[in-house]
Amino acid sequence: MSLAFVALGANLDNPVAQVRAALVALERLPGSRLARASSLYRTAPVGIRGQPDFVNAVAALETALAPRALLAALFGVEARFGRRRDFRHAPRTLDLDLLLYDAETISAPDLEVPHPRMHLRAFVLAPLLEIAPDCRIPGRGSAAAWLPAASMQRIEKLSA
Ligand code: PH2
Ligand code: MG
Ligand code: MG
Repeated sequence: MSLAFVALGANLDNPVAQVRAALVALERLPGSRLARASSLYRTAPVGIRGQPDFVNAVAALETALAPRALLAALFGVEARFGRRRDFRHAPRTLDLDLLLYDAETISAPDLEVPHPRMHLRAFVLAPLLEIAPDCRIPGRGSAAAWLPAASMQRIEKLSA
């Protein structure tokens, strides 16, 4: 079994409900077990303007799926949640990003692991560190060391 971390994000159609339901969908992925899930966070949009706040979370999955099989399964869940890809960074009912897969580094047109921007994003780092405080990002070092640089990004933990 491998350990994968997945980022969840939504900013349309009751994002809290979308992220909660997505965690259930991750639990049901073939050959996988939801090992940990972070709290939900309300976060300001990063890199895009004029969009609603996001709800973000991070999940840890123990999985027998290889990285690309896992990626395909994540796309399948996004599609079931009504994700449309109108334009890059369009508002979304659900975005599932593969952040980390064991300590692997994958650089291919269809898949980059670690996620190339994860270390710059408070909406990824804070929930990730909540469930994996000692997490290391291959090529970037300790995840915790990156959080201060992202401290200007507004992020608020939602009560359960
Ligand atoms: N996802 C993006 C771009 N910007 N900002 C926040 N707060 N949360 C996200 O999930 C997010 C974003 C691209 O997928
Ligand atoms: Mg994303
Ligand atoms: Mg994505």
